[in-house]
Amino acid sequence: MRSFEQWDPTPIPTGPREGHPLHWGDATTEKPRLGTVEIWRLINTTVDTHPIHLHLVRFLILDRQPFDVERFRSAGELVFTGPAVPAAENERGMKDTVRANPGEVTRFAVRFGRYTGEFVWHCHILEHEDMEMMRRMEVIAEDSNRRR
Ligand SMILES: [Cu+2]
Repeated sequence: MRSFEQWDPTPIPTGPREGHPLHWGDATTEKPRLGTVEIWRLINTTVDTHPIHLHLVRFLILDRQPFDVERFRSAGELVFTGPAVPAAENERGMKDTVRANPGEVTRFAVRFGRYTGEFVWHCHILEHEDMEMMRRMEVIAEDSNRRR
């Protein structure tokens, strides 16, 4: 059973991947440059909340915004259905895990400092990470020409 079929880890600015789920064995798609800040968004089309954990880094949770899940699934279009809600007070400060609620786009700002190389990011629910809700990211050197 795959409860995360529409799991779509997609950082800005690459846009939605039209509902195509990526698994552990797929090529690494997240290749942030060392020393840069990226805003990532987690587009949760599942019916579950997923606590998403990134290794190596800490980040600031920005906001969550509801969207039309069916439209995203059928047409790959991200259409919001309500306003963005800022992170709650108990979520402010540096985090290494963020709650991605169903039917919401969760945004966070993350700085990729200190180390290059491959690291993992995944759902912290054991059954989910065992079912491949886990991806690699590769932090690449500042002077590297390899970008996506
Ligand atoms: Cu999960």
